[in-house]
Amino acid sequence: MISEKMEAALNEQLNKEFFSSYLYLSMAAYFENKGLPGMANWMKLQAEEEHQHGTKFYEFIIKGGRRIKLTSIEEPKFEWTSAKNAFEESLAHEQFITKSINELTDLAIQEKDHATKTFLQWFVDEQLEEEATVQQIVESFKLVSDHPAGLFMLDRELGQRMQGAAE
Ligand code: OFO
Repeated sequence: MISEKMEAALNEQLNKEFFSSYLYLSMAAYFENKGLPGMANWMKLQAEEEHQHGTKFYEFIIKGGRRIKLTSIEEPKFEWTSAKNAFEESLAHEQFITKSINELTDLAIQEKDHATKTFLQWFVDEQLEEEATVQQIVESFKLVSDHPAGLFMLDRELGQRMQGAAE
């Protein structure tokens, strides 16, 4: 059985995943308003993926014989200075989540909780992917600079993202 301490930490991570979903949905709405439907599509799918991450924690906590404690989800930001700025903040957010997953893994190791450690391994790998994907998008923004044609192309490219694909 998962310890009480681990239960609290997993519930906290569940909240962070749902906050991530909320944050990316807010970014999607920002892009819709800026006339960038491809980026909006990319962020909407990202928001759905984060919702699935939260649900994975939900299932695991239940399976571990513990209770779900849903807490308030912080209000996400509403405005960014540019599309590039939104993706830079997405990268910073993913780095924060990676740190959080690593700390959870440290706790599982400390508690000799092998089941939780194995469960978290999927998230360790996922964070590596997510950071790399967003980093690559941020690099593309640097190449495009502020050229409208480049931004248009990048928007079209990000609009190609399909459900379940990270790019
Ligand atoms: Fe859940 O991976 Fe992003 O935050």
